[in-house]
Amino acid sequence: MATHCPYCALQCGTRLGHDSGGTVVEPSDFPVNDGRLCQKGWTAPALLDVRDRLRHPLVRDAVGRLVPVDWDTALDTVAEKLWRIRDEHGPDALAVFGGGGLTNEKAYLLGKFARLALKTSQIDYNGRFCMSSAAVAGAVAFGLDRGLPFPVGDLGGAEAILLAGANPAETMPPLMQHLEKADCIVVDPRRTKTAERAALHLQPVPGTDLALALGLLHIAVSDGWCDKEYVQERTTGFDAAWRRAVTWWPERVERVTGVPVAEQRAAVRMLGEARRAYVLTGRGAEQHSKGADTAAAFINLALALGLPGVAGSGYGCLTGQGNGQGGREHGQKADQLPGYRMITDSAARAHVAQVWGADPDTLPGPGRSAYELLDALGTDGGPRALLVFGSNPAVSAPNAAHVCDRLASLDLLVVADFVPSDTARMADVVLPVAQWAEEEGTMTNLEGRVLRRRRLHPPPDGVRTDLEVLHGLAVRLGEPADRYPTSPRQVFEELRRASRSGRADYSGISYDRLDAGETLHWPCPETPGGEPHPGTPRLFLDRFAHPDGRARFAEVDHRDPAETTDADHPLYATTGRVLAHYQSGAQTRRVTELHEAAPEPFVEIHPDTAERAGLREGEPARITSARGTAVARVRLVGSMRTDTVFVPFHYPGPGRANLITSTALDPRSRMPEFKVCAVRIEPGTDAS
Ligand SMILES: Nc1nc2c(c(=O)[nH]1)N[C@H]1C(S)=C(S)[C@@H](COP(=O)(O)OP(=O)(O)OC[C@H]3O[C@@H](n4cnc5c(=O)[nH]c(N)nc54)[C@H](O)[C@@H]3O)O[C@H]1N2
Ligand SMILES: Nc1nc2c(c(=O)[nH]1)N[C@H]1C(S)=C(S)[C@@H](COP(=O)(O)OP(=O)(O)OC[C@H]3O[C@@H](n4cnc5c(=O)[nH]c(N)nc54)[C@H](O)[C@@H]3O)O[C@H]1N2
Ligand code: SF4
Ligand SMILES: [Mo]
Repeated sequence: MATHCPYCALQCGTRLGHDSGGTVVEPSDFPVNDGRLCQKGWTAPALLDVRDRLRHPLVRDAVGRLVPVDWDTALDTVAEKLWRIRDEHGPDALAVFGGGGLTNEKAYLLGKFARLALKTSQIDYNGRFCMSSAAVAGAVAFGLDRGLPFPVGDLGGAEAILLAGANPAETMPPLMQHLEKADCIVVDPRRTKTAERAALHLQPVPGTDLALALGLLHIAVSDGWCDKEYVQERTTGFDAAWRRAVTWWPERVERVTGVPVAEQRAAVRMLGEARRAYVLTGRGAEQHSKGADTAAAFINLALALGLPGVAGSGYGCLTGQGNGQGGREHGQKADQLPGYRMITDSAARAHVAQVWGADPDTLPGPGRSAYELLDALGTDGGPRALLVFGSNPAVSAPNAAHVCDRLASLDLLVVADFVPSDTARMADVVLPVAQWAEEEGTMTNLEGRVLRRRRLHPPPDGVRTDLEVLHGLAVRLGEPADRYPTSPRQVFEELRRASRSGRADYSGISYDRLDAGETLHWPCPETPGGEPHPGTPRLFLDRFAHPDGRARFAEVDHRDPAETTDADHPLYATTGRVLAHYQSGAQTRRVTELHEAAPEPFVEIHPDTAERAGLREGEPARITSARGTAVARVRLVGSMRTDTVFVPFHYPGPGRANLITSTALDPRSRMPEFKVCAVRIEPGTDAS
């Protein structure tokens, strides 16, 4: 049976089946992965029957234990508490936290459930922690945000590719086959597997990409690589952007970033000389308190080189989660309604209210962003109940110890999951749900391509789907049953209508077309009476999505990270991923082969830095920031910068990287600064 991997945004094509040993997977020839999978994809069937799979709803009893109950009891308990809290504190005392791994149908119904059944403005999701900075920059520059505005396969024709803060050799291994022919320039403070394979590795101080991108633009213009005709015909705002970049001459950039002038020049020359080139950003450049400006600065560079909206060249952001793209289009974001519409736009409200059969005036306005929402839980005026679908913020949110305190202060925490995640274990009610190969749905991958997720077998007894859970809660909250269909196909039909004429227009896409094997990238509007729309694999070839058809240069300037090093905290810590684990690790830490590949938290550190701190290979270290201390085993890495340590964020408990991360937010995207904070490091195992 043809479906897709449950994990990342590449959404590798797979075929699932049964043999005597259980569920088996093999890669399909889907163009993104073309016969390959990474270790997580190969081992994904093990997820379906992990040892501690949730099989019954759980409710916390009088002495604080989570005990199994039947579904009616669980849903009645939740609904009664929601009624009570809303009566006492108003609808905004109820909050929802969604996820970029949810199918389009779930993300859509979750947003509708929050606005209509709970009547709350307080909904946001983990995608805020993921590609929100690039989304803001892309929307401002191009008038539309789709991570890759071209199919992944196009990268295969490039001569040069700049990867700023992305490590696809570990985070999307099958993508690497599309990068083989190009000269890659990797910007990463670490010498990653991706950097090892690159033609050029720029190794900046964490948090200085904005200066670097301004400097690369400076060189592109002063060394004559700027495509003046393109800038003239297809863009506006160059002069204002240049006013900033002109002050970032290469020597100044070297002083701030540590990247030698010769390497800066070499990078621009490689991009400039290439007939087809791409600039791509990942979380390393984006997860900063200036992430949106940084992404905008890389877009400026791409525009000056004349790349976006040109066949065979372009700018893109490598979206992360399985449905990171679709998850940001259908209304689980605090400021958003389906079809990538703004919740503050009265025409958008009228359209969506009409599809929902509701009065537009009753739809709430924008709510708090993900971290602000978590930070407000249980405070005066903040939410008192939280429903979590598809995220594990006890591990993955910044300043995690504080977030856990906030979660613990709630009157009601409800978590829907298929494993007892770290957040689920804190909950008052745990709702066991079906997972990828047990249900139908659609996902939208990093290239804006809408895909069918298919059901191989039914979920175990006692388990319901997320759509059934939302239905069950909504009717208990007094909503009409038919407003919350439990059939994914039916939800998708409604989603199509809600998205019609929006930026992310899915109205021409149907399960039937997808099941017939059609390749459909949004926008794909309905064409009543005419030939079906073929979808839009490549955006912006004729014009950008702004009314004047032109892309916008952004006027951005460099600034320091929210936190710089000092005598107490003399090193920078950055965080990220390893191949074997996915995100908070709730899923992959339960798969034996993946657990064995990367069993415990570690910190990468340069041998000289380690020696100065009295640390030896394999020994435990305490990494302390102004927020707290994480404990991880020392791994000496000779290619690290001596001023930087790296901690993966996949582990729970005292090894949580997010015990140290900063809560500084980007003012536009509200993205937390996951990628840089100031720390000291010393031997020891005490996490307090
Ligand atoms: N194995 C695995 N794969 C995954 C995931 C996973 O958890 N595990 N998650 C998926 C998701 S949701 C996402 S968002 C993607 C993320 O994919 P990536 O963006 O590739 O992942 P990260 O490891 O977070 O960050 C990339 C690199 O940024 C570097 N970096 C750190 N600080 C800076 C900085 O200041 N500047 C620059 N230029 N680089 C910096 C890190 O050293 C790291 O190598 O991966 C997806 N794929
Ligand atoms: N320090 C640091 N922190 C980071 C990052 C970083 O680079 N550094 N990266 C950030 C990024 S990019 C991301 S995307 C976040 C991700 O972090 P999280 O949001 O914690 O992501 P996951 O670990 O994938 O958690 C998903 C949870 O939902 C469950 N789940 C999966 N599918 C479904 C479903 O269909 N329905 C339901 N109900 N549950 C489901 C899984 O079992 C799991 O428990 O972490 C962010 N945190
Ligand atoms: S690269 Fe991503 S989608 Fe492909 S197999 Fe690995 S985790 Fe799955
Ligand atoms: Mo992500």
